[in-house]
Formats: sequence, structure tokens, C-alpha cells
Amino acid sequence: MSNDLLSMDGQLTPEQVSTLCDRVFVAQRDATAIPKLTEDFPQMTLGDGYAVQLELLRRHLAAGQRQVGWKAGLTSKAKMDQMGVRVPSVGWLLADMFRPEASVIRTDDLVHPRVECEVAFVTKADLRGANVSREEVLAATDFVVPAVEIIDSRFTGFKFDLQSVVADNSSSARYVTGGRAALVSDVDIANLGVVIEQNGHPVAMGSSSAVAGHPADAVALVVKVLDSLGLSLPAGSFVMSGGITEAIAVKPGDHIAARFQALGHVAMHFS
Ligand code: OOG
Ligand code: MG
Repeated sequence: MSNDLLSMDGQLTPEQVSTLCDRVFVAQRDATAIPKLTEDFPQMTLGDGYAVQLELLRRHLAAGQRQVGWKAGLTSKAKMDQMGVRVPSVGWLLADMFRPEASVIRTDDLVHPRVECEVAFVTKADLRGANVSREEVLAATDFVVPAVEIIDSRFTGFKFDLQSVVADNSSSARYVTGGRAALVSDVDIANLGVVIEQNGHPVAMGSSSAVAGHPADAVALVVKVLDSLGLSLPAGSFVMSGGITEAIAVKPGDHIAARFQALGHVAMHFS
């Protein structure tokens, strides 16, 4: 990708951003796959992707939905290699995307869901700026909790480029928390072993050290991206730091358990 397309400056008109927002909104609502957005708009930049993502967020908030926080995406090498995209992204999380632990999660309202295990942070102080450090993130963290994200690209074949996936809210669909919450002083979140089990079989394993070097660095990256969008991360935010291993495709009937060293496990069924 040329560096111009990585720019936070936009190339699309407000009308074009609105058109793309309509497309993604309908694809997310109806769980229908669409071609990646750059096919019709090859001039689209990363900044245009975020303009579409923020317009989607405004529509949901105007409809009465509540935002709980943000997610970092494509923060580990396993995820970057799997998706062929080498630049991390962020996406918003709404309260109605949450699913309780041990619940049955429908797949008929998703296109091609995949699960990933992530360390999630809950913050107790505002974070803002382009240069937030790992230490500042840790000091602003109330607790960490293990989470599973169910991602679902709205793009055909789960194939996209950075601008398209950012417009599609970084493939966010559902998230589940569980296990044990912990203070950052009580666990070595920089090096937590994780295993994803599918129907009792281990299908992916890794260490949280794979995430941007340290999961708190992924949170710092979220703050940095938000800053470039003129936003900040308020106290009380729930932030997922990105999939540690590659994502695993799920189908009706699957049972998934993500086991986190020191933080317990997060389990769910799919129907
Ligand atoms: C993009 C979203 C990536 C993560 O944790 O890396 C993501 C995708 O892979 O579809 O959520
Ligand atoms: Mg994720």
C-alpha cells in the first residue's frame, strides 16, 4: 500500500463517506458480505476508513446505543500474518455487542464469525495524547479481565485491506468476558500463556507478549489513534488489546473455551 493511503487525511467527499457508511451499516445489520470498499473507491485513505467508522458510531449513538469502549486490532504478528494487513487499527465497542459468559451465541446473524482471545483493560483515569506510555496506561488501569472477541468481517471471503477493515469497525461483532479480573500489579500481563479450545481440542496457543510487545502498548496505541481523530479515552473505558493468536472460525454447535494463565477461562457455545 502506498504511504498516501496510510494518511489520516481524507480523499473522499462527505457524500462518499456517507454512501460507504450506508453500505457497511446494512452489511453489519443484515450479516451480508460485500466487496471491499476500495474496489469502488481506490483513492480511499486510512483517514477515510476512520471517517466511515466514526459516522457509523454516531448513527448508533443517535439511535440510543451506549458505547463501552474500544478495541485494538491487528496488534500481534499472528493476526497480521493471518489477515495480510501490517498496520494495527481500532474499533468501537457498544454495550449491545456484549454476550455473557457461558451463553449461547447465535451465528445466523453473523457472516463468518471467528474467535480470538484478548486481554481486556478497564480504565480508572482518562488517557489522551499521541505519546501515552505503557506505564501511564498501567497506572490508569483499574483491572484487566480475560476476553474473547467474536470478529466478523463484512467483506467477502474475510478478505480486506486496511482502509476497508477500518471502515467495517475493525471486524467487531461480539465480545465475551469471564474468568478472573486482576490488578496489573498481581499478574504478569506481559507474558500470559493462552490456549483456545474448540470442542475440547486445543486449536491455537500463544503468549500475551505477542501483542504489540505488551498488551498495555496496544492500549497506548488505541489512545494514539483516538488522539489523531481528535478523541480521547475516558475513565471507565473497556479496551480489548487485540487477538494474541490467529482467529479461529466457529460454526453452530461449537463450544469454545479460551484458557488464560492466571486469569481463568472464558467459555461459550455457538448455535
Ligand atoms: C480485523 C480485526 C482484528 C484483532 O484482535 O486483531 C482484531 C480482522 O482480523 O478481521 O480484532
Ligand atoms: Mg480482536
